[in-house]
Amino acid sequence: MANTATNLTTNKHLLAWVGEMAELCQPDAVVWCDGSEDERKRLTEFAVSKGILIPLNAEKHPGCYLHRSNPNDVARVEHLTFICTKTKEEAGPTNNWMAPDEAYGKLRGLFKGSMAGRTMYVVPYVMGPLGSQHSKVGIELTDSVYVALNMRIMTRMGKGALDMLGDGNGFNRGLHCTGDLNPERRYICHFPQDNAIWSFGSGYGGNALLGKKCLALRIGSYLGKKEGWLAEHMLILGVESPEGQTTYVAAAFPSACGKTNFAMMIPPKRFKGWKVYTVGDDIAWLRVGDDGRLWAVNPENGYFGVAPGTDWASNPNAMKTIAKDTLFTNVAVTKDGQVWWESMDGNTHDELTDWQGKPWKKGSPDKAAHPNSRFTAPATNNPILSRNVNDPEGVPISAIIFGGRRSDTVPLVMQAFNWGHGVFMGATIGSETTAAATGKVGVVRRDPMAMLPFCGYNMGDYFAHWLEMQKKVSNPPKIFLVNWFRKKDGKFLWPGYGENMRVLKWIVDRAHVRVGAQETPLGWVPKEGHIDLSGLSISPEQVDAATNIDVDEWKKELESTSEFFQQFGDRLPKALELQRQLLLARLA
Ligand code: TSX
Ligand code: MN
Repeated sequence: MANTATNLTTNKHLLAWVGEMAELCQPDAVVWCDGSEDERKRLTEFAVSKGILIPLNAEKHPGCYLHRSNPNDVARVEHLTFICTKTKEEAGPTNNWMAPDEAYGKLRGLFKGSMAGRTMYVVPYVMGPLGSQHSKVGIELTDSVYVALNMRIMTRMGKGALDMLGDGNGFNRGLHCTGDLNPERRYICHFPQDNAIWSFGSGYGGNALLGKKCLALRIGSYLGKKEGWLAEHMLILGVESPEGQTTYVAAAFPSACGKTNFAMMIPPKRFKGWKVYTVGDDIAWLRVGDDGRLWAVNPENGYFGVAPGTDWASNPNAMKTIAKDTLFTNVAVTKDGQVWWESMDGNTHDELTDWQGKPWKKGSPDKAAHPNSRFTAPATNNPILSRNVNDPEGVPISAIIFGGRRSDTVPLVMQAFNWGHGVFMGATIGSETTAAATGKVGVVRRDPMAMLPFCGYNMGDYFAHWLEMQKKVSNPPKIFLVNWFRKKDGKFLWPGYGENMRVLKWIVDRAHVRVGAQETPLGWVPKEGHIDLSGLSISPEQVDAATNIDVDEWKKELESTSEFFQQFGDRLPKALELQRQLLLARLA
C-alpha cells in the first residue's frame, strides 16, 4: 500500500483516516499538500505535462492556465446529489435522499481501488479566516491535481489548516475521486451527521471542490441549525459613504442574477466619494455577535465565477481579478493563447479554439466557450477587496437583500416590515427561467433564500431556523427584496449594474433610518425623491413602472406561493403561512 506518512501533522485521527481511505482507494502515492508556492509550481508543471492544464499567453495572462473538462462533466448534478441522513424526513422534500448505510455501501464499491495508478492528494483547508473560532477545517482527499490547485485558490489551503486543526478530530472528512466520469457512476453524497462528504465521478467545481457548496453550504447549513448560526448563499459587500461610514450588506440571489457583478459593483459618477468593497461573492456564514448584531464571514478565499457575461462592461473589477494567477475551465482560446467567451468583445475573432479544443469559425452556430465556463481567481486579486475579509469575527450586517429575476410583479425594491415578513420574502423568492434548453422560458422557479440546491436538511426546518434566529438577534439587519429584471413591452425597466448603487444607497439609508419610504400592503417602497435619480437617463414614468405594485399580480403571486408552500406539509412553520394570509388580507 502507498506510504501515507507526512511530517506536516501528528494528528492521530487524521493519519488513521487517511490511512483507511488510502487502503480503500489504493493510490500509488499519497501526497500531502502544504500550500506553498513551491508546491503550486510542482503541481502545475505536473498538470501541464499531463495535458490537464494548458498554459495561456504568459504576457497577457501571467500565471493563468486553461483546463478542458470532459464534455459530460460541465456543471453541478442536482439529481445525483444526495443528503444522507438517517431518515428521509430530515433531508426533506427538496433534497434527494439516500440512507447512510446504502450510500456508504454503494460508494465504497466505487471508491474501492479507484485510485490505482494515481496519486491521492491530501488537501487540508480552512473555510473562513485562519484562526477564527467560526472557521471550519476540512480535509479533502482527491485524485485530481486540478481539484488540489483549485482548492488552493478557493480556500485557505495547506499547513495553516493542519496547524489550526492541531490534534483535534473535528474536521470535515471529504473523499473525492474523478473515476471514469461515467455519469451512471456519479454521486455527490453528504453525511451531515458524520461531517463527511463522498464525491465520485465528477471533476467539476461544485461537485469536486468540496469546501464550497458541499461543506460551506450543505454541511454548513446543517451545522448552523445545530449550533445556532446561518450558512447562506449570499454575497457580502461593504458600502463606504463619502463621510467614511461603511455599511455591510449580505445578499442572496438565485443563479443568473449577477451576484458576482453586484459584489464587485462600481458606483456611477454621480456617487462621488461612495465606494463598494467586496467581502464575498457567493457564501456568507452569519452569526450573532455579543452586541446582538449579525456578523458575516466569507468562508471562501477566491471566486469560482461564470465566465460568459463577465466583461469590461458588466464587471471591470472581475476582469482585473482574473488578469493573473487564474485557472480557466472550458473557455475558448484565441490563436495567441488568450481566453475568450461570448459577450467578451463582439465578433473580433475569425477563428478560435472552442471549449472542447476544436477549431471554431466565426458564424458557427455552436458556442465557442461553454455557457457554464468558469474562472477560479484568488480574492487578493480583486482591486476592491474589503480590508476586513480576514477579520475573525467578520463584518456587521445592517441589511439582508433577497432578489430574483422577475419580469413582472416584484418591484425594484421593497423593505420588509419586520424579521418574520423578511423571512417570508426570502422563502418565496424565485427566478424566471431564461434558457430554452432548461424547459419553458418565463416560468417562475421558487428558490427560497437561493438555497434550494444547497440546504443540507429539511427546508421546512430551515425556515423555522430562520424564524428562530429572531430571538437571538436583538439588533437585526433590515430585510429587503430587489428585482433588477422587471420588464415592460419586453424591455428592462431598470438599467441595473452600477446604477443599482441608487437602490443600494436607499437600502443603506433605510438601514440607518435616515430616508423615507411609502408603506404599501406588501412592504416599504421608495417613493418620489427617496431614490437619487440624478444623472440617470430614464424617465420618472419608467421608475414608477419599475417600483409599481399591482394588486392583481400579487394576488396571483400569493396563490403561487401557497402552492409552493404545500410541499413542506407540517414542516412549514405556521408563521410563514400566516405572513402569506396577512398580505392577502391587506390586499383585499
Ligand atoms: O449582473 C447583472 N446585474 C447586477 C449588476 C450589479 N445583470 C446581468 C445578469 C446576468 C448574470 C443584469 N442584467 C442586471 C443587473 O443589475 N440588469 C440586467 C438587465 C439589463 C440588461 C441590459 C441592460 C439593462 C438591464 N441594458 C441597457 O440598459 C442598455
Ligand atoms: Mn453560488
